[in-house]
Amino acid sequence: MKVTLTQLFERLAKKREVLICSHIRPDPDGIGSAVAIAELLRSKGVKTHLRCDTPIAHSFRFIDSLGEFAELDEKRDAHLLSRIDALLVCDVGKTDRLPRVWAAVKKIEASGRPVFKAALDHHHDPDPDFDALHCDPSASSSCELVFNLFRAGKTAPSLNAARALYAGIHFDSGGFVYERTTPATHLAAAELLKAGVDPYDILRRLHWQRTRGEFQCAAELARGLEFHDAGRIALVSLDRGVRKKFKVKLEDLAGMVDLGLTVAGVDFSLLLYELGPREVKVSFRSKGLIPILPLAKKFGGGGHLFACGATIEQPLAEARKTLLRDARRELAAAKMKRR
Ligand SMILES: [Mn+2]
Repeated sequence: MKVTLTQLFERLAKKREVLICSHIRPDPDGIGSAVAIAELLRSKGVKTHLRCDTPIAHSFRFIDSLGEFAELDEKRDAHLLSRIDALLVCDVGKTDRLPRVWAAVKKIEASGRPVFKAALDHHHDPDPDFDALHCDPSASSSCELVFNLFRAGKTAPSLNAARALYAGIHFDSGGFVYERTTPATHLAAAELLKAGVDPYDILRRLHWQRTRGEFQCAAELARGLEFHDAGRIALVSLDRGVRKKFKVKLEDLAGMVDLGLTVAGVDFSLLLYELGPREVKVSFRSKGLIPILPLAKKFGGGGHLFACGATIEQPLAEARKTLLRDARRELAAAKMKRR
């Protein structure tokens, strides 16, 4: 059921113990919104637990400064799972983006104990599986939505929560420039600076602490960049060997797809990561002139208009071929529309 942001929060504030999570390989917006809303719920006397399907990338761990987030471990967390009466998923509205957490909650429900399931998100096309869903695709970030909750409740975020919110807004708005950045986004940032956030410190932590292995991986990626369709499509695929060679984890490659966008004339940048023999994760980015979401949707993916993802169940070479063919079609169709 769709609810307003305030309704979502009020319903959660009545719960006893809430499990809060984000999507797999959580990004700063997912981590930040979860950390900050957890603080807000605790201020109402609600007990909170933060868990995720996969570990947090090392560059993003600082956002969870209290070290609350852990990878869900169904055995170790059995006691916790036996107590929760609600689940809140942040920065995600598709249940297949939190397979383990979702399965754990479904198991509780199958045992006859209901769990109130809520989602706070800003991606397109959320699933209808939630008891309360607030999804606003016009919002810069989930963190901006959580900031609005603090403001509506006249609650000042702690410095920890303020940093988490700022990091999420900064990351998801591409440093306050992407298409959903509004005056309200900047005003939220201004309030967070007033609360003591040091923006340069956030930049250093978010973007300037790559390992040398990650940098080598980025260099390999740059070497492998191919240009198609008169230079309008930049594409690169990373097989499993490359990540192994440089000891880089998948969650630590966030943002590398942007490399292709830095080249003049490129409209779409596509990055394919081989996860398994028949499993390829694709990151889709557009320069903001032609939406790339329809392309991701063709592969069962989703996200935002100009930044999205999908998983293709094909061998890497085959996935690359299919993707390139459909990307060309998408660009041709966009060109037709513009005439
Ligand atoms: Mn987000």
